Amino acid sequence: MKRTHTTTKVLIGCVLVLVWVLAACGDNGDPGASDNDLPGDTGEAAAAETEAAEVAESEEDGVIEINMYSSGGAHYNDPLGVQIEPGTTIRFVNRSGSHTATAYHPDNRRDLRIPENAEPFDSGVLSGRNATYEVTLEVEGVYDYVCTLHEPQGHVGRIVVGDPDAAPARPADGLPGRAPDYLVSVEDIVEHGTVAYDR
Ligand SMILES: [Cu+2]
Repeated sequence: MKRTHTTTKVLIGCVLVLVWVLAACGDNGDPGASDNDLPGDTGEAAAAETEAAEVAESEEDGVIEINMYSSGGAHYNDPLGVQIEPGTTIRFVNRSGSHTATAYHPDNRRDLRIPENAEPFDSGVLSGRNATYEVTLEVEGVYDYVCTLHEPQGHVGRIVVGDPDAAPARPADGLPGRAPDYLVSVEDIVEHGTVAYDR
């Protein structure tokens, strides 16, 4: 029995160290995301510093981050819409809850809402805090994507790659529930470059 007890203690110790290491390494996003952290997080200031440093780094390497949240009963991306140059990498970051980033494409059991010759993407379910999924978009046009866990609640997003006229947005009225409400207009995205979540 004593041996088992010691093994358990060692195991718990290992898990704690692992959790600490993951917490230290896993933060790589938008400093605004810390607004959504629960108050009283230990080491919050240190984590914020690390996040700020890593945001600068991600801006340097040209990767665009889209954060995914569950908060106050809403499931959403921030930003809701971005315009990028062809060949840019998008990094989806799971900030809270569980989500997917899934291109509207028949391979993903959805109607086609990305350019016809573009590769479909699907992150699968991202559950861990700060879990990431990256995709590089090469083909110009409008890409709509969905979180397959929260489509009727409006968890969708839009990315314009280069010239939107190369593959224009498709009518959204056939999408379920509130999904059409959260596909921001191509005009807004092109005008502002980024459209934040603000509802
Ligand atoms: Cu979701």
